[in-house]
Amino acid sequence: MIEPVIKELCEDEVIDEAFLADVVQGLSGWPKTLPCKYFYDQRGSELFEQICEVDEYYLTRTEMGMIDYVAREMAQRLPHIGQIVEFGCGNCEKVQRLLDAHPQVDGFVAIDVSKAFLLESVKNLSRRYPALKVTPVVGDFMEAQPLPETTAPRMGFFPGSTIGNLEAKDARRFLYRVGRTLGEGGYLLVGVDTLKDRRILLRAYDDASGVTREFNLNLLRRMQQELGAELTLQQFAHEARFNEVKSRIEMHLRSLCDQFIAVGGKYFHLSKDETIHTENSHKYTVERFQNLAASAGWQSRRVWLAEDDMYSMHLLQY
Ligand code: AVJ
Repeated sequence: MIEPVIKELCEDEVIDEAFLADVVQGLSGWPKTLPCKYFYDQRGSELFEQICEVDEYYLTRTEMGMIDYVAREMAQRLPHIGQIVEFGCGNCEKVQRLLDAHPQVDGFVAIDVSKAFLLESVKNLSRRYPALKVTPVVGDFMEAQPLPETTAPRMGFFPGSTIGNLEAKDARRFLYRVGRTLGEGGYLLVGVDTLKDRRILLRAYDDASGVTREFNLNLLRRMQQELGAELTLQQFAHEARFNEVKSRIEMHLRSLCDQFIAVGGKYFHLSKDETIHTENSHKYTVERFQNLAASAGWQSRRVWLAEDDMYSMHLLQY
């Protein structure tokens, strides 16, 4: 009886070296940064689901409100899609809307960094679509992932404005690579948050109920739990900023006092009010996104805009 318990304990103590290396690198630089992909452990993925429910965070709600329409229109124009590949699929809720409109699709490749969360999502999906060949891929969608063979055209799906997390050069690199992966003639449906009144943007990333704050601080909690980092959560504040020049919302963790974080055998000094930059969410006008896509070899086939131009969905072809 004791064996599995010991095994579990040991497994827990194995440090994720990649996470540690990224944290050390991010805290060694100036300004200090941490990669946003580490938000999404089990707790972080759940917190993100909660963010999607708060009033101020209009992105998910708006995209969900338009996706059935988009899916139906795409099914009319592209009845021959055979495989859907989703980059960062989370709970796989959105792709169901596409699958319902495209019953001919027989393969779905689900890529996500959060292993347990991904496997659970994929299990639920398979139960709902028993004939669908579902392939879960645990990994970073920024890295090339081999895809199962198919003869019908593929469609990439990148909803949620996740592309906004990437700086322009990384977004271009990502789009280019997706084009190569999906192949000539392949399609990509991307959800992109639009540039709008900064007060609306700022509120979406600093909600009154404090869920986004928890989500941001979860990164520090993960460092404590998984890397044995020594830090005091109460000495950090959540901050959302709008960077006008780069057309993006930035999330930061502001140090409330002069302090050190100890992690990986090193000490990192933070002055009072110094911040750790944890996330970028770029906001695009339709034209600026089309230009970005074109620079990576994609042609714009169709753009859908939500009411008041609150959100956009772009259909691209490689
Ligand atoms: C899921 C990455 C698109 O940037 O809007 C939500 C994540 N961060 N609130 C975004 C997020 C803060 C979200 N993405």
